[in-house]
Amino acid sequence: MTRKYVSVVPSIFFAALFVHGCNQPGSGMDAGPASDSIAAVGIDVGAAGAFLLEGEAASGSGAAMPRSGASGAKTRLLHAGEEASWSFLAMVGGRYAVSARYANDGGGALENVQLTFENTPVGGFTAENTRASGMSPGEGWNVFLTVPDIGVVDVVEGSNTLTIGATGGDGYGVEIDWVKLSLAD
Ligand SMILES: [Ca+2]
Ligand SMILES: [Ca+2]
Repeated sequence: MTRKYVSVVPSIFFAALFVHGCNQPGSGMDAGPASDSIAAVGIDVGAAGAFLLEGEAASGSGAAMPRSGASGAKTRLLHAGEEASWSFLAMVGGRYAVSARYANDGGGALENVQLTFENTPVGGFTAENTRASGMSPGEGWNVFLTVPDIGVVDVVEGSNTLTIGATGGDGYGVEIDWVKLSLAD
């Protein structure tokens, strides 16, 4: 994955990030280089200035789906009416811009995706069809679009919770690869 972030803050700033729900067996926390093992539970500490919240690491509704083109090779499938959330700890507060990466196979009605931070709406987007012309049904689940600048959140020192949900659409849902919080300028 290409690093798009400039290291403008000390790495210690992000050293204590932690996602709840990483206690499942075999999560890899005890194997390999520290950065790899932490990334396996949903935090990319290599991208200074960002929290990478993998869809598959969220808690709540929806299933983890294997997708070779996804970050972490998995997504989280959310059907209309389903919500999933991430709770994470930050050592220091700050303002972060929110972006997301998703797939949505099929050209029917399009899902709307909404994000809330500590029960306050952040913003959302319409999940466009990612099945390109000529693809077979289903192939669009492995084609991803990134939505920048969904909104901003003020991360606080201590515990923070971000929630994502889907409404509407074609009945087949939308798959969330990740949501990223990038330190705002
Ligand atoms: Ca859909
Ligand atoms: Ca992912």
